[in-house]
Amino acid sequence: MSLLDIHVLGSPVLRQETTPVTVVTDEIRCLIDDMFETMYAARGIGLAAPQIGRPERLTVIDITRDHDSKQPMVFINPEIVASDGAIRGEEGCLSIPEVFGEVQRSASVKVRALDRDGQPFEVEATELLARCLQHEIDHLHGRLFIDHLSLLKRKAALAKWDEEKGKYPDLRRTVVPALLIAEHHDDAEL
Ligand code: K1U
Ligand code: ZN
Repeated sequence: MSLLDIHVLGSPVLRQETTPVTVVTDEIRCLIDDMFETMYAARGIGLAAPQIGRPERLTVIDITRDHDSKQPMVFINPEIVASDGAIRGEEGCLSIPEVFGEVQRSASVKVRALDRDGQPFEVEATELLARCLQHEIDHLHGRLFIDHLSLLKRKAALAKWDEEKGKYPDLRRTVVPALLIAEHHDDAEL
């Protein structure tokens, strides 16, 4: 498995429509494994293919954030087939580091997708999973959470991003696993 670079705001791939996956090949399964590794290393709860510069319509999610009891979920060609209610909540994005905002989303969604074996399934989601699914499916259609903010809040978010973006001159961020940071820190203390 490999860690992949995550594209950040300004990279054109984040604004492109994705292409549906026609056959779930071993190459796609390998990409899925790399996306999980990258998402866990970045301490995210979701990652969509455009975020690592790929055009395929697929996303990986694990909202547990507890590395001892992982619940990895794969959604290939996901579609929201039903939704209900509305709820506001804070979101971040691995492609816009250090920027956060309150976004209104459907309170519950039903999503249809293919799994890593190409088999169709449906999931009904509420709370964080519903929010994460909507955030990731937005990525698959070139939309970002900042697009849902009011003009004033979007301006504030973009001003914050202006302060941050200098850290990413080539519009990518390389994820350093937390374990390596801890080891480096321990070495420095010796
Ligand atoms: O797609 C992404 O950029 C991943 C993103 C998913 C997401 C976070 C929050 C709400 C909806 C979708 C992240 O994982 S951001 C980092 C994160 O772990 C996090 C931030 C806020 C709340 C919960 C998790
Ligand atoms: Zn995101």
